[in-house]
Amino acid sequence: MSDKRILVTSALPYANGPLHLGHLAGAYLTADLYVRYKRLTGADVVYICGSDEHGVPITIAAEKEGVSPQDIVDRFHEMNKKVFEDFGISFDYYGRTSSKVHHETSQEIFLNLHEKGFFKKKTEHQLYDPKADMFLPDRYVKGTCPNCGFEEAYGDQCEKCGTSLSPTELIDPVSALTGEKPELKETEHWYMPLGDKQADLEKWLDTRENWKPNVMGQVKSWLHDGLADRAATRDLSWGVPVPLDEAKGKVLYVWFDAPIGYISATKEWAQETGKPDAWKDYWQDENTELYHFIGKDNIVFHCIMFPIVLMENGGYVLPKNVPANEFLNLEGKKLSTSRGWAVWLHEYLEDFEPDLLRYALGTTLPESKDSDFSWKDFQARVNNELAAVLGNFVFRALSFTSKFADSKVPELKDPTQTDLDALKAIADQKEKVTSAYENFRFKEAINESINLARVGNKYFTETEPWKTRKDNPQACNNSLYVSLQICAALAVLMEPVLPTSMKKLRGQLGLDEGLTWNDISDSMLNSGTDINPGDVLFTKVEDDEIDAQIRKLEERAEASNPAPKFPALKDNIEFGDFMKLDLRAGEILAAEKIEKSDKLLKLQVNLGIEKRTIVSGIAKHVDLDTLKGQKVCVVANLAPKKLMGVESQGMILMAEDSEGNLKFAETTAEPGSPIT
Ligand code: B3M
Ligand code: ZN
Repeated sequence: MSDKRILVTSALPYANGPLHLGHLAGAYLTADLYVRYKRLTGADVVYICGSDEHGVPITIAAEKEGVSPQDIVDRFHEMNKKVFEDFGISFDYYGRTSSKVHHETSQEIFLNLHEKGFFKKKTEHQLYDPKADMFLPDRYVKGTCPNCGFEEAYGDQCEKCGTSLSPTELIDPVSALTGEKPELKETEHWYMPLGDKQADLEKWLDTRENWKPNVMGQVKSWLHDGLADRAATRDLSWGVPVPLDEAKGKVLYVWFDAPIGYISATKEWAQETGKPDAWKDYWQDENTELYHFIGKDNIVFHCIMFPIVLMENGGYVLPKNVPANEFLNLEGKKLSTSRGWAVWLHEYLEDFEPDLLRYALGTTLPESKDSDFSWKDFQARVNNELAAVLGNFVFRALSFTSKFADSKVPELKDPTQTDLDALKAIADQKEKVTSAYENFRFKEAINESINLARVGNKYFTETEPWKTRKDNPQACNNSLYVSLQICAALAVLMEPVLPTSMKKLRGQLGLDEGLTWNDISDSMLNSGTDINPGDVLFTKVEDDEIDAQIRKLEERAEASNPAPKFPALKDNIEFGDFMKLDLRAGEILAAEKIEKSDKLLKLQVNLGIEKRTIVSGIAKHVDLDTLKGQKVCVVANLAPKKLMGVESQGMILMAEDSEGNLKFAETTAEPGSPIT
């Protein structure tokens, strides 16, 4: 047992929808790798997570479906908890921020800070929807983006051009709830004066070691710009009520209460394990190492805001490291749930084993920069690495032993240098993998783990036990002994990334369930031990399985974003602008083709008061012989223009249907009638 206690947290996912690949790659797989590795080393680790059940993302999801926020969080809490379990994400406790313990814990911390005089109370004006009788969160205000003119921009961001906005910047803002024009109304909020605490925070950050450059870089850039005050309260009905009489109807800002969820969930874990005070060992004992695993969009909250809150409150452990990941792209494009560009974890499980994705994702993690997941790469990882290297090596060693060595680990006698080198690779790889895990370099840890199987495969091929079996049985026995020791080491070394398959392998090798990281060595199996070879550990993924996944992705993306049938409406014009147009009913008297043009027709049109020559680009859309007598609408006061040498004195109105065909805008009125 190491003397340090370790507390690991993964970001609490919003319980407003199912989980996808990006979630797994961001905050969960890496934390689980770390936790499983640490547990194997015998460390005292507690791994905490849970559902984030407050905030506007939840109320928006409820609004969309026309159900209550409680319905939404109940559904997705259960669903997400199950999917994590199915993927082997080994939380010690998965809580939820709607729990009583959480409400009490976050209110207690808020009150404590309030009594210490931490908050600044500010009166401000905020957009208010008079019809819905509520202040509007930024996301609930819609309007035209001042940057790109997109008419459906949200009050916090324009999804078209990506600019982040504040709701008062929108042109013609309306409430997304009622369509009503919002008014500015006075309200009061309790602000965290983060700027005042910047110096303290910087001092603490200076004592942090070994942080990833992408994380510290982002933190430094926030600090460089200077920290602004941030409201810890919101005018909303869903959330943890602010525990002050003067703040009736207000709730805590979701980012104030959510990280406190780590503490509340640890309390609940302690209760559940029958040691209700045990949470204090992990949160209030300075010997504890706290690690937050998150995605990069959560860095400011975990490295700036939450540490300031805990520091001000006093008595809590601050994170030793925050190994945040960058973003994962999918097939070269940004993941987007609203655009249907995502792989849902529960759907993945209908088709493949969890270990395969743990491995494929683990070797492409966005550790220091954004990375890309593609199904073809998934297939290559499974087929060329899991099946061809690890699975194949294990299968060769085990099946050979069962056929030619009576299913027992043989003896090692008079080993050659080749045998000894292969055995030594176990310690070498173990050292590399250990150092990679200790430094949060998970891709490297996984690659160096499977490299041991590469060594094994090469060794097996080189020593050719199928040949030595006949003329040098001891050499054959040595080959098998060494190969089986490598298999045993792999069973532990690869357990963090492949928990299910490595459990199987342990069984096949008859390895003790209790074997730990410290037991990884070149003599994990005694000679004479029975082995029980079973099925191959990994089967290849076929091309058609991968094609089906890619098709599914594309079909869903298409269904989420059908190409619009008709162009978007144009901007409004004033009535006066419309009145400038002189539209008239007309009738085509004669039509002929314009030479050298396959588009243009020269039309004679009776406008009642006079005859006009009009050139119209409709040749491909109409039958020349049927045009005489056709009733049309004409823009009569369009300035004349020469087309292919003919002066056109007006324009005939046509409608373009959804297939791009032009049809006459007809009228039954007598030629000359003004159209108004
Ligand atoms: N629910 C945001 C997110 O899912 C938020 C994390 C909370 S961690 C305390 O990105
Ligand atoms: Zn925009």
